[in-house]
This record gives sequence, structure tokens and C-alpha cells, in this order.
Amino acid sequence: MKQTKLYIGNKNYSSWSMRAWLCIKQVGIDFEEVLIALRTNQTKENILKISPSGKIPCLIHNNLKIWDSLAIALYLEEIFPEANLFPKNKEIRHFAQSICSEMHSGFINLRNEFPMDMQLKTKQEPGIETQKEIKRILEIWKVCLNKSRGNFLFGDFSAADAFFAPVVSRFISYDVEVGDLVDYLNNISKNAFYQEWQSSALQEKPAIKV
Ligand SMILES: N[C@@H](CCC(=O)N[C@@H](CS)C(=O)NCC(=O)O)C(=O)O
Repeated sequence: MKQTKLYIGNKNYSSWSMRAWLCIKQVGIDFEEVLIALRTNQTKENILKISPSGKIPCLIHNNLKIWDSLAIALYLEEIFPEANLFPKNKEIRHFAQSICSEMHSGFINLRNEFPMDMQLKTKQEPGIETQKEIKRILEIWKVCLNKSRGNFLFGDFSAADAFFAPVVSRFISYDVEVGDLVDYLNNISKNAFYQEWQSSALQEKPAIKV
């Protein structure tokens, strides 16, 4: 049994789990992933055995328990600074942490209207509020990519890319128009860890909402 465990939800649906999982994969430590099925009658009870918030992801590392995707990303950065989950330059680091926080606490309309479902391929026009949120996301990506001039928001793959990876998945699923930012969608969706997560997601049985 491995010392480090990451509790996650169904890979097809759990955008929060995907963020934490991509961060820990980027760090490169050995860990056991434990999947708790979402949308069942036992989901809440099963999650509460592990995570005090009743939500996943939840990380167990060195006998510490860290729940919430943002807390997990910040913890991993603190313990494994060499993985460069956040940029080292102070100004850029604050910027990266701000956009992760903005993602973490916002974009409610996008979340509700376009829930992550990696098995889904459709064309759906976003409502007015979701359009505004999409515009803001594209603006964030543009600012970062113009500065980084790399494949990812801050050059190499970082926590910020992990935080926006489920958005990329949503944009692909719902065929959202992103203009020349399509290159960024491709860079994320071709990332080896993204692909690994997606190939498991595509094999999952659809969950029925309880
Ligand atoms: N803000 C939290 C959100 C976590 C969250 O909502 N997780 C969902 C799965 S994607 C969950 O645990 N749902 C189970 C439930 O609410 O019963 C984070 O960043 O970790």
C-alpha cells in the first residue's frame, strides 16, 4: 500500500479531481489513486469517511490530509518546489495564483451550463452569462500566452494549466469557438497526463444522477 493517496471522483466528470491529479502527476511522486464513485446513494457517506468537507479531491501525504484542489496545488508546490507548479518570479507567481483562484471560485455559469463530460461531443451555444465567462477565460489565456510565448500559460506545464485543463475539456465537448487559442486547446489536450486521464475517463460507464 502506498503512503501517498489521492482520492478522486469519476474521471469523466470530476473536474476538481482532474486538477489535483494533473498537479501530482506533474510533481512526479509515486501515489495511489482511489476513485470514489460520484452520483450514487453512498457517495456522500464514502467521501465523508476521508474528506471532512464531503468533497473530493483529498490528498493524504506524510500523514497529512489536504482537501480542496487549490489547497492541494499549493501544498504540492510548498513540499516539491522543484516541480515548478507555480512560477518562481514573485510577480508572475502572484499572477498565476490569482488566475488559479479566479478559476477555483468563479465561472459558475460555465460550470453549470457546460459540466465536464469527456465522453460528450456536441455543439451547444452558451447563454449570455456563460459567454461573458468564456470571454474572460480567453482573455486570461491570451495575456499569459503572449507573455510566456510557450505552449503553456507560464511556459512549461504548471498548476495554472492544470486548473484550466477541465475548461479545455469542456470547450472541446461543447465545441466552443476559441479562435486562435485553438493551439492552446491542442497543447493541453495532447499533454501526456491529460491523455492518460482522458483515456480512463472514456472507459468509464456513465453515472446515473441520484
Ligand atoms: N472547491 C472544491 C470542490 C470539490 C468538489 O465539488 N468536488 C465534487 C466532485 S468534482 C464532489 O466531491 N462532489 C461530491 C458531492 O458533492 O457529493 C475543490 O476545489 O476541491
